[in-house]
Amino acid sequence: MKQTLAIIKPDAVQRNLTGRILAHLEEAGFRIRAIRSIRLTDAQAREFYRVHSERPFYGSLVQFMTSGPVFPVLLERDDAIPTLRRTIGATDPAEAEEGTVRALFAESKERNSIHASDSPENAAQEIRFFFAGADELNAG
Ligand code: FUP
Repeated sequence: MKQTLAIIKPDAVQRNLTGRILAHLEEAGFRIRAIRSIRLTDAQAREFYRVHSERPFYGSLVQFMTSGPVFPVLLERDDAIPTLRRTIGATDPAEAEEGTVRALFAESKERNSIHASDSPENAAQEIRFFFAGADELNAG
């Protein structure tokens, strides 16, 4: 799998960290194949995080993810999915390895600056969710 999806989350966009985070991803060997800006609706955020719908943090997470614009990013490199997961670090920034995006920039477990797909199935689904029909997907 050469492609995966990241989302620069509202806390990072709001603090003007988008460029620094994208630079970090490029330095980790990722090519940015597509990017867009979107303010998620409540329905879109609920759908995106539906696997967590029974978890106690779901409502708060949906509220946070709709609180401002986000940047979904289609990324490409060898071993994209596990490499991006390592590059962003653990969900909780307090547990994230030094030098990872979340250790560097995240504020909390919820306001953790970046999302990354966690499996080939989810990557394919999440890429479709944000970039369905986009020409960038297969452009040389
Ligand atoms: P990750 O894959 O690292 O983003 O983390 P999870 O799939 O475990 O969690 C999904 C989202 O729920 C993350 F963006 C963070 C959020 N979350 C909370 O807000 N509180 C929690 O206690 C756990 C996760």
